Parts: sequence; structure tokens; C-alpha cells
Amino acid sequence: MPPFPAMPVRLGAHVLEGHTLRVWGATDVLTVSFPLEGVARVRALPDWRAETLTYPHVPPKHSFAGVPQDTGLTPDVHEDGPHLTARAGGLSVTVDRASGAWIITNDAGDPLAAALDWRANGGSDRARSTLTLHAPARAAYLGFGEKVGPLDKRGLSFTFWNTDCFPHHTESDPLYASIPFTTRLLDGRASGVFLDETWRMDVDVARTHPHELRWASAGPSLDVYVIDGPHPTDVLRRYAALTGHAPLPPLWALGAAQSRWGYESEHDLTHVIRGYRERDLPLDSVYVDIEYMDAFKVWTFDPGRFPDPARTVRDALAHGVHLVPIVDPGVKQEAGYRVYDEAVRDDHLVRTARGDVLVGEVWPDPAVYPDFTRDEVVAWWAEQHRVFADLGITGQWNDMNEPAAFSVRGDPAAEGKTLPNDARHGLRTHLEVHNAYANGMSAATRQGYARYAPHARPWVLTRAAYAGIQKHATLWTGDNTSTWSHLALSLPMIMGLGLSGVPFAAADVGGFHGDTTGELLTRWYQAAVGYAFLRNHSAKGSVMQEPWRFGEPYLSVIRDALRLRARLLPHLYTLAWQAAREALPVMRPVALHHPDDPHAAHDDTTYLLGDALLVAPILHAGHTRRLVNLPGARPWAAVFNLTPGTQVHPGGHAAVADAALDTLPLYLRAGGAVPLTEPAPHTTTARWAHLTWLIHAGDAVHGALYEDDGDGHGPHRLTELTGALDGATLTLTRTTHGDLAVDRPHDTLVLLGLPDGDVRVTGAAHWTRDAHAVHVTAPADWTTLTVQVQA
Ligand code: MIG
Repeated sequence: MPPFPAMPVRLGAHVLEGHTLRVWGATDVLTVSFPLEGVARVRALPDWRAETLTYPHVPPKHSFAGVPQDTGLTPDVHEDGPHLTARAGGLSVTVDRASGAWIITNDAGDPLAAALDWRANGGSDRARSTLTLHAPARAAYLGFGEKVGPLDKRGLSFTFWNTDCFPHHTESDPLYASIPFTTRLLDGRASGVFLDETWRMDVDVARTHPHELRWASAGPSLDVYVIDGPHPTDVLRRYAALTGHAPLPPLWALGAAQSRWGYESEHDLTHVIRGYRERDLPLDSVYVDIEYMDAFKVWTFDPGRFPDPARTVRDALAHGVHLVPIVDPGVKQEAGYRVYDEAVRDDHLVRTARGDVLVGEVWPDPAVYPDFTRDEVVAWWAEQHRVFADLGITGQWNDMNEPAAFSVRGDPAAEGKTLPNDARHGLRTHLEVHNAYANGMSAATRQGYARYAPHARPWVLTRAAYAGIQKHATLWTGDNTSTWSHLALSLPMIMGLGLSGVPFAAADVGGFHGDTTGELLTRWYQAAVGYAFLRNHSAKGSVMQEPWRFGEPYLSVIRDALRLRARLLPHLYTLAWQAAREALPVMRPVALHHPDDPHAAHDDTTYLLGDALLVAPILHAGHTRRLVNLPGARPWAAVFNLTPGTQVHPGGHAAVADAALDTLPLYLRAGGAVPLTEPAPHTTTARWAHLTWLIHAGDAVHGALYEDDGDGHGPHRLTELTGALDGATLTLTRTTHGDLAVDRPHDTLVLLGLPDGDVRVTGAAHWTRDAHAVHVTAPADWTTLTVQVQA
């Protein structure tokens, strides 16, 4: 614990009101509260009148992250000279009233956050509110939302200011989303810090000073949540309890998706769907970019290119393909256009500092901006989605919602391709709510589909975001490029989003900007088998990059990768369900499950699907071999391309993976059990007619399978597989919960890691053994199987 620094006396009196402790002095107010078990909150606010009033003024907070403001545990408060300590929910906050510094420890005595210095500067344009937290030397800092760089952000600095960065590079910052939340990993122990501030902010992650994590906000105050672990999954769970859980997506959204800024008509969509079907490539959705609109007017269709949109949607669905249209927030300024007329009539638009409706330029030109920071505007925008829901659309792609502006009328100096800092959102300035703009837009989209297509689960993609976005939408990482460096970057970037509460993020497969190649596209598809969604997307002017555009061998290998993805869907869908319940991301950094592993915080090139399947893609041109860090104490079986092999590697070591173009290195940890199915042209339900458990026998076997209709809100069933290998005997038990009956004729079990010898199975009538595995056909109603090996 660092010593409290010497500073002028800042704070004096205190009062406990309800569950909030307030401490105040001549210029500042601190409030301390405990919203949940394991979470402490410290707000720092300026108050110039504090000395003249018996009771300092603390304005109510509107959290754009959606954190409830009126719940909490009541702390015990204890005074010890200048130190004031509040304790609740397993945490203590000690404030040194002389200096204003504060420190948060848990009941085990671990210091989770120590504020060496802070200033709440009242929000004048030039002054900034600052917070300096002690950064222990060995700590890694993960998360911070959608950021470039490695998984561990120590030594970097970032700005939170949602920006349309076209195209971005591997060093670009800021990008499209702002999630000021980090998980600190220190000696295998995790804790979190979340600053619930939408104002433009900067963070310096032990870059300028090696022992300081420095935050600076353009806003008047600081709202800090400190979250206890000890495990990184605990931090994520508590962050989701504060800011919300992501809803379960429909199964189809996890299937293969194709997109192109350049599919311009019904004919183009039909053509691409046929291209997939003719080549026997799985396809579940096609994203429809801006050209479908009539003169870029949102909620319209160009009558020439889409004469009958209902037919277009229906015909695609008949091929098992969902269409996902893009929607931009900018509304064309055109009298007589219904959306614009309503927005003006009902005062829904962002205004200039002078009070006029702000006019900018985006794809529609001139364009006006709905003010999604106000509830009535969100409700109005939600109603617009009826146009799409009535056509049978249930997925949507919200773009340009930083918001982006190519230019702003009357503001030739418009900075950063967005609205001016002093633009007005009701009573708030743009500088305050810019980062929150996309959350309101995406909330409206989810509300709209929930209302007008209640039979379906909405699938909402957004480019921009603030903390809490996961309740409404998921992110793709915007305009990446068709380069190997962007393929490699996609892993830490998506995992960083996963550690920031966004479990379903993904990057554009093949790269958006620039020309991809057959090899890059192929390796990208392999690397992306575990992206939460798998969308090939590219920009106008770049080479076409559907899976067949580069001929053989690429087409065949991409088809294999898409089939691998299709086989993994029972597992991926179960992970999606776990993401919705427990806030664990689909693509998990090794550090999430192995915080003790010395290499995990710096492992940017592999990821886990669940806790037992490790994906180690090739990320460099021409490479056919790589090193793989295999974490933990248990052995890992090589299951390249999901095929049982002969190699088993010890945990806690690196392995060498040989991977020619047609090979994706995968490893299954001892004890891991992963549910797989057969590839299909597109998804139908998540009640799998074919089910294979790939199991690596170990001392503690565990696997899970979540099944339901794949969409909507019907019955479900959870199957859990447990078991243990004891000497030469493997026992497996299957239990099920839930109200969904599943009727498949049998389960197939593929068992790795058994000792050599003849096999006898009790509980099944059919089994075989080959060089790599034991294959068991288990009856539909099996509950227990015993596999005995005789030497
Ligand atoms: O100004 O809609 O990131 O995915 O294809 C570019 C056209 C606007 C940016 C998105 C990209 C999309 C493109 N959009």
C-alpha cells in the first residue's frame, strides 16, 4: 500500500445518508457507496459552495451505461484521526481527509485501487478532472474496450472519443467505441476499474509514469467503480451486474455471413446467395449496405433496385438466409420526407449552441441528427423499425453512430468528423454525451424489433458504443484493412472487447479496406472460426472477396473452415448462452481462465472457446508453423481441424504446431468435452439432430450443451456431461435440465486420451477404436457410460 501523499487539507465533514457516505471540504465532495457485493464506488465532484452550506450539493447522476443509481449496501463507517473508512460488501474505502487520497482494499487485505491524487474541475472547457491511481509494477491492464495494441495495455495511452476512423491502422486511436473499464491482473489476481463518464477522456496506462494509471476527463466530476475479483470472471460478472448482460442472439447470427459495400440491388443479393449455394458453402445471412436506400434516406428503399423488398427478404429466407440492412443515424433534411418532418415537428434533433437545428453532411446531404440521448427520441426511433420488422427483417446493422459527419454547416473547422463540442442535446453539450450517442440508437433498435417482431430475437450490430452497449447491441471493429497485421490485431481487439463486457464482438473477415489475397482470406476464415459472428465484409473499390474469388486451393480450404464453424455451432451457441448469463465472452483470452499463467496476459495470438478448446491460428503470410502456449497443469490433445490426432502435449509448456494452408491448430484440454454437429448449408434450430461429443478423458471431465429453437423464446434444455478417468476406467454421466424434449437417435462420443488396450463399454451397444480415438454410439436416453480399457 503506497503511503498517502502530502496535499493541502481537502475534506472535513462527513455524513452517512442512506447507503452513501459523503465527505466534503472547501472545494470538493467525495461520495462513497457500495452498489453490490464486491463493488465500491467513489464519486468526486467539485463544490465551491461546500464551505458555506451545511450540506454539500451532489447532483443526481444519469448513467448512460445504465448503472442503477438507487441500490446499495449500507456501510459501517469508522473514523481514525484523518482517516475515514467505510466498509461493506467485502470492501473497505479509506479516505485520508488531509490529502483527499483514498484507497480501496478487500477483506483479504489486497489493495485494489489507490487514488494518489484527484481533481474534480467543474467542467470548464480547459480544466480537466483527473484521477491518478497507483499502478503496481507487475500489474497487467486488460480491456479498455475497443483499442488497438496487445492484450496488456500497460505502456500505452488512449483517448475515449468515438471516431469514424477510415480506415484505421494498427496504431490508430481513438476508434469507434469508448468503454472506460479495465481489468487489472496482479500476481494472478484480478480486479477492475470502471469510470462511468461519457465525457471525452484520456487514460495513460503507466506510460508517462511507470507506477501510475492516469485518467483525465473533460467533465466536471469522476465516477469510479472499483470491482473485486479474485478471478477475472468475477470482475466480468460484477461489471455485467452493474451495466447489464448481453441478450442471447439468434442462432442464425452465429452462422456464416457475407457482406459487401457494393451489393446494390436485389439482383446482387440473389447472385451472392446463389454463389454460396452453387459451391456448397454454408451461409446464414447477407448484410445489406447503404445502396438499398432511396437517396440515403433511412427507412426507405430505392424503388428501382428493390422494387419489392418483402419479396427480396422472403426469397432470401427461402434459401435459409437472413438479410441484415444497415441503418445510419443521419436523417436527410428534406421537407415532405416523413422521418424528417416528424423529427422537426417533435423536436427530436440535435441543435447548435445557438439553438438552431444542426445540419451536417453524411451520406444524406444535408443531414440532421436525432438526439438519441433523450428517451422520447429513442422511443420515436424505435417505432421506425416497424418498416423493417413488417418485411420479416429481425437483424440490423447500425453504422456511422459515433456520430460521423463529413462536414457541419457553419462550422468549417469541424474537428474529428463529428458534431461540434458545443452542439446541444437537450440541456447537455455534445462534449458530454458524444460517446453515449450510439447506445441510445441501439437501444431503440432492440426495442423496435422486440415490439414489432416479438416472435424473434433481435440481432443488432453497432459500430460505435459506450459502456453498457452489450444490453442493446454487439460490435464489429469497423473499417479494418486487408492486411496480415489487421488479422493479427483482431484477436487482442476482440478479446479486449470481451473483457470489456461485450461478449459477441467480431472483425470483418478478409479485411474491409484494400485488396485481400487468397491466402490472407483463407487464414482469416480459419482464425475466425471462433469469432462470435463470422462476417466477410469489404469496401467498394477493393477486390471482391467472397470465398470463391481466388480459386483453388483457397475455395476448398475456406469451405472446410466454414464447415468447421458449422460443426462448432452447438458449442458456440452454448458459449453464447453462457455469455448472456455469466458475461463470459465467446472468444476468451487465455488469461481469463489462467490468470496465473505467466504468459497469458501477453498471449495475443491464441484464444479459448470455453475453458478447454484452444485455437491457435496462423497469422502471418507464408507461415506454416507456429509456437503455441498451452496453459495450466493438464495435458492438451492436438485436434487440428477438429480431427483427433496422436499428439498430446503437457500443459504449462509451448508446443510447435505445423499447419499448412489447410490446417487450423486446435487443442483440447484433458477434461474438456465439446459438443459438435454435422455441417449444414445453413442453421435451422439449435436442437441438434446430430450430436458428437469430442472428449479428452481426464481426471475431471466437464462439458455443457444448451439447446432451444435457435430463435424466439420457447423451451430449452441444458445438458451437462461430467465424468472422470480413473486409471483405465472412464465414467461419464449425462444430466439434463429444462423443458425441451430433444429427439435424436443417438449421441456419438469421440474419446481421446485413453490408455492403450482393448475397450469395453457398459451402457452402449456399439463402439470402435482406431489409432486416435474410441468412438462410442450412445443410445438416445443414455445417462451413464463406463469405458474400461484392458491392457
Ligand atoms: O462511410 O456503409 O464501417 O462497414 O460498409 C463509410 C458503408 C460508411 C462504414 C462502415 C462500413 C460500411 C460503410 N460505412
